[in-house]
Amino acid sequence: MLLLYATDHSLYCAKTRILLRHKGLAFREEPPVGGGGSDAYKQIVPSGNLPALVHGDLVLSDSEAIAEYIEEAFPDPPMMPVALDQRSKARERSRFHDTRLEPALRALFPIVKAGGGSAEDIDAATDGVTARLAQLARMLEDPLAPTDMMTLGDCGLPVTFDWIDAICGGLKAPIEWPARVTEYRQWLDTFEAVTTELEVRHPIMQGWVTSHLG
Ligand SMILES: N[C@@H](CCC(=O)N[C@@H](CS)C(=O)NCC(=O)O)C(=O)O
Repeated sequence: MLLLYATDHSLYCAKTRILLRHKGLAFREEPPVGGGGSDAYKQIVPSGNLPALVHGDLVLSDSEAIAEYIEEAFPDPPMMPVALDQRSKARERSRFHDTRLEPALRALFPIVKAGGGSAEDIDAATDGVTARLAQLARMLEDPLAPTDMMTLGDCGLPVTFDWIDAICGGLKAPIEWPARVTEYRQWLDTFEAVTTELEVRHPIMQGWVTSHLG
């Protein structure tokens, strides 16, 4: 059986759980041995990254590397389009999530951990998220963007969207969601792998935000 090293709060771990569930794969989940960043965990996973997957002799970290491995090792149901240009667009969406939208969200975490921040700091951070959501809306309008099947490129987004709502709600700094992104989000929520993850993750996110912001 597949083993997933993961933690409750990590959205990259949530991304990988959505992938594994959508593939219908059984997996066992464990927290990192000795805690995140521990030497004991790095003995198993040299990068110390979460998530990490163990499949037989293979120990693999990084959610993108894991996703591509799973797609190749377990091709059914497919989570990449057939057409080359659409496949490239699925990868683009995934990288956009990991390297653009998620870092914009991550900029809000220190503000929450500090129990709040100045109006300027909050505005700057939420403007960053809003700008990325507007870019995502335009990317979704691209006729080559895959929108008729859940792909590897979609798995990271649902939990990131939920984190944005939880944090911006807690900071009382509402985000303007582009209509196209809202529609995309609603479509993602029709997949059981997504709803199962959100049901578990939502109270954890909300609890973390409330523990800092009240
Ligand atoms: N690009 C990585 C990012 C994952 C990531 O940032 N994971 C965090 C937890 S959310 C982590 O492993 N932090 C500990 C570390 O980097 O040593 C991926 O997609 O897996």
